Amino acid sequence: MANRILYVRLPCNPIFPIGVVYLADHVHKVFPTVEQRIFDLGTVPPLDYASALDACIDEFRPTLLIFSWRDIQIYAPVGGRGGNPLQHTFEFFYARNPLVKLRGALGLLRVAKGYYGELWRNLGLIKRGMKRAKRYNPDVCSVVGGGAVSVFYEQLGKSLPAGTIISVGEGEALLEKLLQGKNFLDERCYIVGQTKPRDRMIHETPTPIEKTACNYDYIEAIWPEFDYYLQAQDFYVGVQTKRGCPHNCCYCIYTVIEGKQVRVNPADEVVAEMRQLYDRGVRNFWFTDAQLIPARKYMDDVVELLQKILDAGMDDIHWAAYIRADNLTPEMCDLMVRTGMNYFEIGITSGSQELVRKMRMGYNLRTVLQNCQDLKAAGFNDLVSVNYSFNVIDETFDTIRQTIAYHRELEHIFGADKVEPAIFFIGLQPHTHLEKYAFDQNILKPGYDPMNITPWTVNKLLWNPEPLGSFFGEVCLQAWRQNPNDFGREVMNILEQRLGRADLEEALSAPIAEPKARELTAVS
Ligand code: B12
Ligand code: SF4
Repeated sequence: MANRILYVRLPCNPIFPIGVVYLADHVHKVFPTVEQRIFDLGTVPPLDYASALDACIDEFRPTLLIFSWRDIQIYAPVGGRGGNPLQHTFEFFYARNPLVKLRGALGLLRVAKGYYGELWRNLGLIKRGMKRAKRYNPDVCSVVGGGAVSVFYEQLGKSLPAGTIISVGEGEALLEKLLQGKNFLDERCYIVGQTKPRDRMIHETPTPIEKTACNYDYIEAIWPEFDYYLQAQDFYVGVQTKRGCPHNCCYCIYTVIEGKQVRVNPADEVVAEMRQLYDRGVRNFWFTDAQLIPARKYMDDVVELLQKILDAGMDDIHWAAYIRADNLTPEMCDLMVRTGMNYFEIGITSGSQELVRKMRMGYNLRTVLQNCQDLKAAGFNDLVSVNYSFNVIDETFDTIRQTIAYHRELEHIFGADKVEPAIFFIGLQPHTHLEKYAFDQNILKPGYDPMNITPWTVNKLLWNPEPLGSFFGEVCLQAWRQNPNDFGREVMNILEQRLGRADLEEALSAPIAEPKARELTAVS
């Protein structure tokens, strides 16, 4: 049995490495004698990655290497690591001015360099770590997992050394079986060069585990750099309160990675975990659930959790989360405000009920508005980020006008300065309904490489199809020209100037199914 486990969190923006923390905690609870160490490259300057990894391996001499890889995709509406990838892409594809087009091309080159550079660097670090660890233990075994691996597990197998175990989704059960010397291949994983990922493996139900409060005394003891995340006062430390999302939104892979079965962690355990962080000075928490309140039946669990946070005396904290805002009651809103919620993201995607239904998102925009009013009435006076992804399916000028009407209503409720429109274009991900739709519409061919970011692939993966693609391209370019620091609001203003605004009532009512809607519904 492996008895010295090194967790290497691959380089990442400083986001608390909650994944490896939970894995190490779980392994410790099941195998208290196993020696473990957490090494987080997120806290190391880039020039030192290789030498710091070498030094850690030389000192710890692991028999099992766990590599955790958080993110690969870089498309975001904000400045990314190689500048603003969305802006460069749009300049390249949609700018009329040749100089702007050229600037876009150069920007894209920089983005591609950054993207492939990070990819190869991380693959190189994994190989380097394995080679180094073999000096001390020739039988050392390596497992690679984490958010990025869950999305791109099929592609990554082509670049990792034979014998590497590639894992999808949560890793607790796999590690448990591996350490017990049991057959682990029934978990969502495969071994490079030996087994192939099963067809639709990511859709298999994760093995449920009972989650108890993470033991931070232990984590502190095996993670010398833990303090790094405690020093910044405004840092949000991750706490997971449940796993799984029962919904079916057409572009989303969370519901597949975590599974549709929602598994709620006992409120007492979540509070006990937060309390340990609180006692170490943490005041900002991010509930890392795919959705904090995934459906009506989980409302009571959230009320219980928030009440217990208050009962525990943690009355000076702040917290943030992804919240669908369709399952709130005035009582819950009151608790949310009293427990310190100071930021939330609602991914409504569109302000048109008709499109929300076509994208299979399963909520009622009227209810969302009502719940937002309740939140405001309860005293919520902080920032809401509203994620809009234009042009996903069947967008028209009418549905854009409806989205504007809806957005203005949210501004009316919370105050225009409090509602931040985050304008995304969906980055098409494998194993989603939207991918299947793209196959059916001959936009993509099965076997395409979702990790390829050559312009002709990006053009399809960064979902902005014609006939409205060029229109949105032009609007976004105008927004970056006019007001790059307030891009989202500028896009909304330009759209309203050009197209006008629908009646709110029109946005909130959806006519009954049309043929196009059925095309996507038939995809599952
Ligand atoms: C919450 C969240 C956020 C929050 C994080 C808040 C915080 N302070 O923690 C916010 C909103 C800030 C955020 C931002 C981003 N996110 Co995010 N986020 C998530 C989400 C929903 C949950 C992540 C999480 O913490 N889960 C809870 C922990 C416990 O799980 P975990 O870390 O995944 O670890 C488990 C497993 O992965 C596994 N595991 C982990 N490592 C290993 C290693 C081995 C060997 C094994 C066996 C298992 C294993 O076991 C762990 C325990 O069960 C996921 C989607 C999802 N449902 O997973 C996306 C996700 C991680 N994000 C993603 C991305 C891309 C981003 C952004 C880069 C988006 C952007 N373009 O701006 C940004 C920026 C992040 C950065 N590095 O700068 C992607 C990453 C994959 C990819 N596409 O490249 C994901 C997977 C979403 C997606 N489908 O695309 N995110
Ligand atoms: S509700 Fe959110 S997490 Fe769940 S499937 Fe939809 S987009 Fe994904």
